[in-house]
Amino acid sequence: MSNNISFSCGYAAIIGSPNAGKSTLLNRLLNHKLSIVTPKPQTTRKKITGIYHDDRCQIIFLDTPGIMAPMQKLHESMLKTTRTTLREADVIVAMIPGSKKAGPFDLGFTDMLFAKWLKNPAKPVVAVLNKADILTGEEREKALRTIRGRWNPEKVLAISALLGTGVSDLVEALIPFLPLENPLYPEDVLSTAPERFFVSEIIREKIFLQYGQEIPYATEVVIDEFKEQHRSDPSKKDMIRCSIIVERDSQKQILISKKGTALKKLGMAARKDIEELLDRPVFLELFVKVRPDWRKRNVMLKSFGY
Ligand SMILES: Nc1nc2c(ncn2[C@@H]2O[C@H](COP(=O)(O)OP(=O)(O)OP(=O)(O)O)[C@@H](O)[C@H]2O)c(=O)[nH]1
Ligand SMILES: [Mg+2]
Repeated sequence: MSNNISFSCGYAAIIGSPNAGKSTLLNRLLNHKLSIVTPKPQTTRKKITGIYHDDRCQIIFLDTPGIMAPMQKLHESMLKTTRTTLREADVIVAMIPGSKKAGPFDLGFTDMLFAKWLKNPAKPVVAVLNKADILTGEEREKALRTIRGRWNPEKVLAISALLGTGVSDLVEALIPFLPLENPLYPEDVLSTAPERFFVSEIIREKIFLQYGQEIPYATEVVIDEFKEQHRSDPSKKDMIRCSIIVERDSQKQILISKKGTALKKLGMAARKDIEELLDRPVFLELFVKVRPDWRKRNVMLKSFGY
């Protein structure tokens, strides 16, 4: 593969509004569930690196937190991640979600995305209209025309990250903007982040899916201990101990619930996915801890990797 003269390699940042489908696209490209996906906005909080490989190219995709108006320090840190990721990229995938509610897509947000974030971009921009599966052909064409006419990106295409429609066309569209002639990573490498990061993300995803209102947003997950016991003795399960951080005692009570059934349910759902990811059985222990106002406190945020 690396001897192929026409091989291309480079970095592509996926940016867009919260809930646009950025993480769904990353997973679809990799054919692997790497980045967590939920119906709630602001699911992704950190940069997720996913490496796409085929015979002609290697694309290091960078999934980013959705762009929003920051309400607190955590948001500012998430936006900073998106901003620095843009600097790393050779090409930018600007994702615009198709929507029935706001017409073919949210023009207000798209305007902001292009005006503020992609103003005089130093990098080529490929605009992607996602969720094309929920639009009629007419709506899709109208949205594509508007994006093309108004913001003039290098390329514009409609995809469905959920169904996979148009995703190979997107790869094709990105290849001309990849600067390197050799792959940076071996073919079996899917990400640069360690297993424990993805374990904490799976737990966060289950929290987003299981709890309502402010709970998912007030929660952070920290891996306290990851004992890879299977390495020394394959008959032994790995031991993973995690802290679930919340802001208030009342949130802790909701997370655990009266007889601990909610936390147990959470643990079971998370363990199932963790075992699938690691391809081996694990013990998972969850503890809930209160850290008042962690989303507003620099020291706390820093200790959680923000
Ligand atoms: N119908 C449809 N739904 C989609 C598509 N892509 C994503 N979704 C759904 O949109 C929701 C948000 O998807 P995510 O991939 O988490 O979105 P995101 O842009 O990563 O969101 P944040 O991490 O919050 O910024 C999920 O419920 C997805 O299933 C698509 O192509 N079609
Ligand atoms: Mg996401």
